This record gives sequence, structure tokens and C-alpha cells, in this order.
Amino acid sequence: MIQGKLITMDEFTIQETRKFPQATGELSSLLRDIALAGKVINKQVRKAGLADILGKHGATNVQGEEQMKLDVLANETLIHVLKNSSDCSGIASEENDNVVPYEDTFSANSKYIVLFDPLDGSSNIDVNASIGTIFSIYRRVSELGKPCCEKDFLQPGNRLMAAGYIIYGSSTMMVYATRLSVNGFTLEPSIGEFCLSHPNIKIPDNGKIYSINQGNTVKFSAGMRAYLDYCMESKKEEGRPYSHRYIGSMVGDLHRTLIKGGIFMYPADKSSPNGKLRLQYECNPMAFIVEAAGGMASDGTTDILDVQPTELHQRVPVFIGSKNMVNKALEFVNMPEVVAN
Ligand code: AHM
Ligand code: MG
Repeated sequence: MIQGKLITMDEFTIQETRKFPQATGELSSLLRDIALAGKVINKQVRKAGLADILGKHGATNVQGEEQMKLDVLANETLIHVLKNSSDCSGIASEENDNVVPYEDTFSANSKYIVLFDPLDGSSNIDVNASIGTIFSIYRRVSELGKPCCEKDFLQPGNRLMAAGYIIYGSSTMMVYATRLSVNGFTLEPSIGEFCLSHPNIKIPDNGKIYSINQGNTVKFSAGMRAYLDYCMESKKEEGRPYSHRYIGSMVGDLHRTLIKGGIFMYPADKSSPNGKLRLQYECNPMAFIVEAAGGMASDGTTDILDVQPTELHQRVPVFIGSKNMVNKALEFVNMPEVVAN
């Protein structure tokens, strides 16, 4: 809300588009379709606690239809809404093994493709903690007029046109970034619209919170363990020890990091040499958002956005958040004397 006046996400994107006379409005319309899918998913998420009453995955409801798991439902919602969109030629989802090109002529002539993680952090559903939908939009590189193909989805993050997430938290918010800015919109349930609540988000250069699954410490490298010791060290004048916060839901942990500053890490460890999180569905979109807000994202040596994807579901270690904190973490992780241990 700005000076008592609600600005809906549609109004905002249209105003932004007007700044570019050559813009066709296709990207705005795609964002609107994703927001629509978000509202449908939100409706399902909000009644998740009633699953035992209304029926769980695999159970049969009164109409004789099988109940779907929430992440499956979210996936199908996005696939369906984007198929009906006039601006999406195909999708790739964390839930699907392969890309899904939309075969109709209209879609074949659309210039954008969308990747998404339909419901990230879904293990948090049972305990009523924040979960989210993460999405990325690229301009396709294959020939218009033909169905899109896998190479359209294997572009590095530095080619992203837009990326964002919808967080189903204490309120529902959609945050999206273009190269120009990052803006957050809170769902106003009484009118069913996302309204501008967090204009021009900038991540602080410094923060006081580190976020990591610290239970994995024994499997971390010596450099990583040294950085965790640094976070916990008492140095009042430097604002340490930092607080540790970890929901185990990337959208929740990164939303906090974006607003308050801090660092979020899912590094490599002995059993997972590439960490856990997916480059195309989780790390790239979050890196794009955080970098557009003035922060930083690295896999330990390379900017996440510069990593060339070679397969659809590849994993990558990630250090992301406030610039100074990420740089400090990388100093430790790459210290030759510690790396050698
Ligand atoms: P998911 O895609 O299966 O939901 O897993 C991704 C989630 C992230 O949201 C979160 O950051 C991470 O997994 C937590 O993993 P862990 O439980 O290993 O700490
Ligand atoms: Mg996920």
C-alpha cells in the first residue's frame, strides 16, 4: 500500500511495461498467469490442515475421485494454467523428469518458457510452516513456430528475464524480480489480488543471521566448519555471534534473508558433493532475485548465475544473501590452508 492507495500487481506491471515503448506486454501477462496459479495453490495450501478430514493423497473423496498430494496438485495447477496462457511455449518442473512443450500452434509461437518448483519445502506442510512456489522465465532460444525443446531450459541464470516466488506464510506474498528491480506483493484476501506491499526491495549489505542445516556439520569441509565457528564466535564489536535461523524451507529462509539481510547456505558435503538444491528450479531464480536486490550468490567459486546448466535437474552448492556475508563465507571456504585439510 502506498499513501493509502492499493496498487495491484497488474497495475504495477502495466505501469512498469509502459516505461519501455517496445515492450509487448507478454511478460506482464505471463506474470499475471503465474500469480493466478499462485492464488489457486494458495487456496489448497490454506486448507492443508483439513487433509485428514477432507481426505489425503491416495484416499478417495465423496465423488469417487482420488485425492492428490499438495505438491502434485500445485504442479498440475501450474502446468494447466500455463498451457492456457497465451505467452508460454512450455515448462520444466522439479516434479517432472522431462520438459513439457505445449504442442498447439499458439504456444509454439510464444517466446517464453517457464521453469518452476511448484511447492518447495513440502516436508513443512505437515507442521504448518512456510512453503513456496519458485519460478523462472527465460526467452526461448529455439525457433519460434516449433515446439520448444530442452536447450531452451538449459540456459544460465544470467539469461533470465524474470524470476520470483510465492510464499505461503503468515500471509501469502508474491515477490518477483526483473533486471530493474525486485518488488513484493501481498495477497489481499478480500479482493483476491496481490497488492504492492514491498516496493523496490534491497537486501542489506550486512546481516546478523546465518541459515544452514547445521546438523550436517560433521560432513562439511574444514573451511565450511571454520566459517561456522566464525559465525558463532563472540565478537561484540562485529555483531557476532550471529543468530542461527533455519526453517528448512528455502523460500521461507530466503525471504527472511532478503528482507532482513543474512546468509543462506546449502554447501557441498561428504555425501552430497553438489549440495542438495537444484540449479534450475531453486538456486538460479533465488540468485537472480537476490542479485537484483543488491546481494550475492555463489556456488563457492562461481556466481550461481554464470553456472552453465548441463542437465535439467542438476544440483549445486549455494551461498547466497548479503554481499559482505557471502564474501566472508567464501574467504573461509576457499582458504588454501583450510581447504587442504
Ligand atoms: P524439496 O524440493 O524436496 O522440498 O527440498 C528443498 C528444501 C529446501 O526448501 C530447503 O532449503 C532444503 O530442502 C532443506 O533441506 P534439509 O532438510 O536437508 O536441510
Ligand atoms: Mg524444491
